[in-house]
Amino acid sequence: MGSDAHPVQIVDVNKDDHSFTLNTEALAQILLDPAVRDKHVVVLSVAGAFRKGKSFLLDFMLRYMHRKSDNNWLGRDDEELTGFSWRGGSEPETTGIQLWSKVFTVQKSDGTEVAVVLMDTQGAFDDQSTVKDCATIFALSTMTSSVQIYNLSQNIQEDDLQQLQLFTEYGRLAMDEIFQKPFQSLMFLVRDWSFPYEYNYGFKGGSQFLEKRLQVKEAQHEELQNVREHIHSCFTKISCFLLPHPGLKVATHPAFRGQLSDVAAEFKTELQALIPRLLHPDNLAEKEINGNKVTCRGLLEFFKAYIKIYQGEDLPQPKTMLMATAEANNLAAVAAAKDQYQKNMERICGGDLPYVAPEALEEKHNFFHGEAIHMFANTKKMGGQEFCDRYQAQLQKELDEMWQSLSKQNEAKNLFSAFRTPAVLFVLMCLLYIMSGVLLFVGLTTFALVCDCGLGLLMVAMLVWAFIRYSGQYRPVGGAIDQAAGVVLEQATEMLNKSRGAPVSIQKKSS
Ligand SMILES: Nc1nc2c(ncn2[C@@H]2O[C@H](COP(=O)(O)OP(=O)(O)OP(=O)(O)O)[C@@H](O)[C@H]2O)c(=O)[nH]1
Ligand SMILES: [Mg+2]
Repeated sequence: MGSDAHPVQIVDVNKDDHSFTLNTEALAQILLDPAVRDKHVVVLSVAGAFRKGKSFLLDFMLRYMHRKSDNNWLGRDDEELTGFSWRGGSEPETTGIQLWSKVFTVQKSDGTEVAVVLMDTQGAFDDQSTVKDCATIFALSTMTSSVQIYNLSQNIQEDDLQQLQLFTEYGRLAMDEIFQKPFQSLMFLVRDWSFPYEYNYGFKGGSQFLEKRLQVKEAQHEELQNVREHIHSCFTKISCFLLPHPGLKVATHPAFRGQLSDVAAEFKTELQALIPRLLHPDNLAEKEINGNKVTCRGLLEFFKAYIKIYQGEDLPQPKTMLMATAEANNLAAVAAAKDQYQKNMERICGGDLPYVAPEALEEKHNFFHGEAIHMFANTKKMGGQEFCDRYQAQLQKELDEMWQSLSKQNEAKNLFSAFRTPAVLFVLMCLLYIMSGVLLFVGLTTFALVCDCGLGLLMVAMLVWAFIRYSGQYRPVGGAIDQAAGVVLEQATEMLNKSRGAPVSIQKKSS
């Protein structure tokens, strides 16, 4: 095709670690060509499931771009179809994202010249790509193209719309500013359309068919409405083309090389309707980002920025429908079990209920903890045992944290613990007062004075403590006083126990 023009791999997908790399040099070589770099760019991309004739179609677009002036642009009957690499068979062919090395310049009717870039993409849903790979390819091509052709086979199915919703949402997520319509033009291209008696081939039948498919109706289930509203909200222009089957030779013959003699006449007729209209200068919409037209040079920068986002860790991972559903099921079951535990415990030790003996509370906790785990285990969930076990472990952890906080809350309700600090300070003050009296009585005035000073300090501490408790300010100082009182109490209990000969019991420090 053309002289030495060829497809250029600009985005590579690593099959092992499923990472993406941008071939910046190759992309720069295409987009920074002095003949086009400052022209507004039109990017036409074809995306969709693997093995559905995307590259094959692009090669006819290439033919048209090269031979527009020729009435017989479709080619000779025996001519091989070349360009983006395409082939028969069941194994995927195109990988990553490819651009045609030659950027075409086209003059619009108002005299402006635009640069036209053709983009081929890796087919989605092959056996080597994860959902994230497919979503990334689709999102990247949608974000960088001004016309995205969504290549479908035979019909527009609900799952096609759902995939489109997932992929475009993944694209929208990566864009900085979300404008009302983040993407430009979307064209549903339905291949092998077999019902021309219902909707005619071509754009007209396509738009009637699409209108019916994308209709949002009151009576529709919310799920169906959401998908449709999402798609409408993503693209400024949506169209559809119904293309007939190209004939059995094209679809099944291993030696078929694209000769038009083997292509069904209907298919050729419709290609002649589709391609010149799609590539008509006045239909070529320039790529716009944030409302501004982008030049080839600008597109290079957007490619670099977008790929960086997909290489980073910030975006959530798109998952298979089963994984996403299983995750939602399990999270809901964890939440329900936690809720039940919380409600049960609140009936025992809720905020406005009085202090409960720790042993009795722990017994209740053990019982309700068991109940919550039981409830989680008995809820029907998707994902398999191993998957659910991970969520059960998460539930255990979260219940333990709730228990810690509930038992602390209960502890705080203990009247003694609330008045522990002033009680300790008061007892110490009494002791110092008596000691000071005794010391004064026996004539040890200096020591009595030291006791008085200590007494004064304790009084200040008590006042400060009371002020902090009342005002809620300077809490670290209050904490320090509480801690000191705790230490004194601990030492005293220890000494008391020692003198009684009982085993040492460590008093819990209040935090
Ligand atoms: N049924 C049918 N087959 C087609 C059509 N167009 C092309 N083909 C055949 O489909 C096969 C795959 O064509 P490709 O262009 O390589 O398909 P692709 O979608 O680019 O495939 P990947 O790059 O693997 O995603 C070839 O054998 C084509 O002859 C079509 O409209 N209908
Ligand atoms: Mg291909």
